[in-house]
Amino acid sequence: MKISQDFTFRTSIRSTAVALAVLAAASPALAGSGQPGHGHGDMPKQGHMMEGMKMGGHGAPGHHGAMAAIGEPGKPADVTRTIDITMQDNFYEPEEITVQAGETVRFRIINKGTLLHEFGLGTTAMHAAHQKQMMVMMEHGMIEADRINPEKMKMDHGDGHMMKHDDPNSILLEPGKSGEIIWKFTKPMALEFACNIPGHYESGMMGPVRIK
Ligand SMILES: [Cu+2]
Repeated sequence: MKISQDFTFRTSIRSTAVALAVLAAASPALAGSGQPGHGHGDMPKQGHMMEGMKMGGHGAPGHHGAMAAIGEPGKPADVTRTIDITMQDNFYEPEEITVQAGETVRFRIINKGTLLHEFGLGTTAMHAAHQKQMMVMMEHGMIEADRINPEKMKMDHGDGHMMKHDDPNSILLEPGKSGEIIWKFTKPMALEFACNIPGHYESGMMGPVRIK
């Protein structure tokens, strides 16, 4: 499969449309071909998804710039404040966050709901792009309503590349699990924290991050 050799399966903004297109090619279900089997060798209905990719306007270099614009992964030694985040079905406590530019914050996150939830930091556009990726991950069984499928998450999509959920600005937690993100906010801007699991953002699982 020629196209997939040129791109990596990362949950990055740059590769969203590419991952969608390549995964669509690899997925009979998503491509709508209805064929059984893995279908990794052929590319049914690829053109249809490639159109979506062009319309999305992604695929150009510049991912690192986009990510840097919202801040950067913080160092534990620089943490000046810890914010506790509780995830429920489907909302967060607190409902909004205010931080200072230059501040390094430890987010201590716990999922007290019954569903799989994400805590991710980004712009509205970044979340919209990530929602498309999470939809693909759900279509592929990598994530389910209440769990991460570790086998499918590790799955090689046919070319040695893996699709992962490992961006430093986001964490995916199963019910009862907790984790943390350390993030340095660099400049005043409007961000959101959000859960991009299909349907959750729309049902209110998002809130503003105000950087002063
Ligand atoms: Cu959620």
